Amino acid sequence: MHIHRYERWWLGFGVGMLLVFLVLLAIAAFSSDINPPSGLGQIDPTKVAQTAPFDHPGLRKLPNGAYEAYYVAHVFAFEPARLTIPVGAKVTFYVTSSDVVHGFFIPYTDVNMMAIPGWVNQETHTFSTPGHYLLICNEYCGIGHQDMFAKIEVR
Ligand SMILES: [Cu+2]
Repeated sequence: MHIHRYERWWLGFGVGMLLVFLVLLAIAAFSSDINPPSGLGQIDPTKVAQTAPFDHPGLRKLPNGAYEAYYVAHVFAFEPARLTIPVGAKVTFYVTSSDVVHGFFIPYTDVNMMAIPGWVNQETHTFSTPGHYLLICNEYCGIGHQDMFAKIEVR
């Protein structure tokens, strides 16, 4: 097969640029210690069910009146599946995954994060409007992804 000289140059330029960008990406990732968005560090994804506080997922009230909600995402559900939160509560959600990457999204709030195996992610939201909120997975995680949700009631 004959490839014209200019096409070879163009192909070489394209492949070369791809390699340059991959090398730059690797250098940036390793030298800057770039990790998934989380300030909370790591957890053994094979021992989520035995690691506190994810061994008892749910809502906890803090002495200052704020709340913490611990969630575990796994195919194809969230634990806890239902949560009741008082109106006006400031809730910090902590989420991790025990298997694959999942999404953690509560529509009409600013809670939208990834649940990554081995990492703990967090987001805080104040629920000032009572009602029923849906917590959905917005990262495709497998064949049952569309059924992956939990319910939050604010009252
Ligand atoms: Cu999913």
